[in-house]
Amino acid sequence: KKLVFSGVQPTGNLHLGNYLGAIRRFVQLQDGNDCIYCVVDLHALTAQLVHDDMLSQTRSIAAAFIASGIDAEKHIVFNQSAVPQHAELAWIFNCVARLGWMNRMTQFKDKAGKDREQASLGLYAYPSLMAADILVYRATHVPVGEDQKQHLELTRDIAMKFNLDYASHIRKTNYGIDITVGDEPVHAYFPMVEPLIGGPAPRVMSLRDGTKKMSKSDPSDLSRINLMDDEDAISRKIRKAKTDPDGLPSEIAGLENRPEAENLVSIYAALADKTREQVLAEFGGQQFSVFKPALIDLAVQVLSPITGEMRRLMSDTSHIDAILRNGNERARARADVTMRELREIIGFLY
Ligand code: AQP
Repeated sequence: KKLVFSGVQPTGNLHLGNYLGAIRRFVQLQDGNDCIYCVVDLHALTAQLVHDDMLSQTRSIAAAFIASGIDAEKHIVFNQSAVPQHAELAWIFNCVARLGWMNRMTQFKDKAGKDREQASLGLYAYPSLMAADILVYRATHVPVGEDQKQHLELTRDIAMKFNLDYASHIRKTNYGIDITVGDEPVHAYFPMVEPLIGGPAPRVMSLRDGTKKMSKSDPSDLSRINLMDDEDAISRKIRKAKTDPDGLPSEIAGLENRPEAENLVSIYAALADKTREQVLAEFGGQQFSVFKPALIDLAVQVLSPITGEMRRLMSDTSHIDAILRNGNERARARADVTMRELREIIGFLY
């Protein structure tokens, strides 16, 4: 049984990239595992301090989780700021992480832009809070899109350094676990998390530019399919999606250097639960004038029940609020166990 953790920021409309890279995989992982899914509202402050719609965005992400099929009774759905242990552990991890590690984070470089002096300290420390989100539950598996891979490597570095630096303290308690790192057995407190990055679309690209990731912050709404888009919007955006003049190849090699074509094929494969090879076996040799309508039908078929359910859930927020309240209590109880153990390991008087 895996202990699965992941989170989504309440910053703008969820899009197909968030769905295929993350939420859909959250749903698939529920069977047989213990899953904790979080609306990471503290992270939302890192790039922009004031959000007029933080409350509604938080509810909307939770609604997207539920509408996509996450069972909030069997698993935990909650929002990060309601569990203060995340921020508490993040402080400890700020003291574990090294500046040299943080300086390598490409997401910080991308999001800080040219005027780095004006970026918040929170944006810089983002990966340390993310490590805390995961490790405050001692989670072992984290489903994310490919853009988060580097942050998960940092999470492993932080866990490893803590385990080694506090090894003698951990041994004096009963809280340690035996793990293997490479082939080496290590008596540790934190597990080494495994990123779960996969499927045919781990990185969904913009519909306007196949070399850029589909993103909430892209100024062009035509660049992404939002989870709340209706049939007309989905159809318009896919019809207008950038393509090249050639038809679809029959083999994967034929997608090389054709980022837009590759992106649409990957999206189709992910939505249809097929491999890209299977999609090309079906559509190879066809023009986009044939492929795009098929993609529109498929996207509408998969997304419209989720959109409908999200709208229904958002029309009366009491249900979502009750789910979050319940999730927050359960998450707090679990995070509290970790923090009590850690205080003992570190030697904090409590
Ligand atoms: N384009 C994408 N393809 C696949 N997975 C993606 N994810 C995001 N974009 C893609 C995955 O969605 C999860 C939640 O992301 P997030 O809300 O925490 O933050 P983000 O990665 O910053 O999302 P955006 O849309 O890209 O926002 P901005 O525009 O602010 O940068 C994560 O698992 C992420 O990997």
